[in-house]
Amino acid sequence: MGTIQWFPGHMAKARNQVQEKLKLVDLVLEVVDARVPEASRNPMMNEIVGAKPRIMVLNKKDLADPAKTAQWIDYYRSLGYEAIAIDAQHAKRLNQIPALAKQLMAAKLAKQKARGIRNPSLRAMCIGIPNVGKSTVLNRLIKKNVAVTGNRPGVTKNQQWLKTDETLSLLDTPGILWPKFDDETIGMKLALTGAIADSVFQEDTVGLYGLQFFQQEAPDKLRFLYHLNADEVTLPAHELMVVLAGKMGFGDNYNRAAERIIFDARQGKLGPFTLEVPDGDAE
Ligand SMILES: Nc1nc2c(ncn2[C@@H]2O[C@H](COP(=O)(O)OP(=O)(O)O)[C@@H](O)[C@H]2O)c(=O)[nH]1
Ligand SMILES: [Mg+2]
Repeated sequence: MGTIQWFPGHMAKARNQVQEKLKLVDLVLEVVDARVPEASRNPMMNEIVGAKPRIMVLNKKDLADPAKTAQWIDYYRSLGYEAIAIDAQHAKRLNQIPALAKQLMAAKLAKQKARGIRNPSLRAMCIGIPNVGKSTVLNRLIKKNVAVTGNRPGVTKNQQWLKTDETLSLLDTPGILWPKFDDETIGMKLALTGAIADSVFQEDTVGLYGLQFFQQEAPDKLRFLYHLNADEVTLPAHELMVVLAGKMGFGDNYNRAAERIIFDARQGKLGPFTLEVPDGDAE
């Protein structure tokens, strides 16, 4: 998890690799974490993908707030992308992706048919930052592990294509890009959801960030899970953290309480949650 160190040289290399692969595909599946749809996007994604048709795949739907997921879907559609929320882990709604791809690429498919191609085809690749679930999506989408060989000269050499159905093939390896870890709030969101290595942030800071979020958004969940009364749950977050450390049996070990909150949030023990809503100027 999150072990890739992104130095400028690695970013340039990752970008080049993705851009090479992009030449081979008709459309892109941009995989993001539905709990942090913007924070889990690569900062240069739009520039890198360009005008290539795109399906925003909001993965880990099972962990996210359904109402906010619906807002994000509307938001991405308003920007001209297709968008779908899925739970790749439990193979929920994945079969809608090939259908959506065909819908999005209807004009291209029609053109192929008009040229007399009996079985028109589409090629796509998954792109996203680490840990959003790219590999899980890929593996769950594939019906046949058969390479649809790269018979175009040059570029397609060594690329494997995997069939999701008769029409849609996927590049065998996803494109991996870096997260926006230079922004502190974004870093916090990614740390709380487990998208970046715990070592990047102090767990007490991340835990406090999470605690504040749940105090605002889901105080009842906090009360229930940690047996808090109405007065305790409205304490300033750092004071509540001290109370929690005591209740959890960690004495005055604030860090262990913070760690536990992070763990519980990631496990979904505080309910499904989404840390951000579309604000209209995200792009
Ligand atoms: N709860 C949940 N977990 C998921 C889902 N998709 C992937 N995961 C988990 O997220 C982690 C990262 O997934 P992986 O496919 O390796 O991400 P990648 O780095 O983008 O290829 C793994 O532990 C997966 O089991 C999902 O839809 N729901
Ligand atoms: Mg992977």
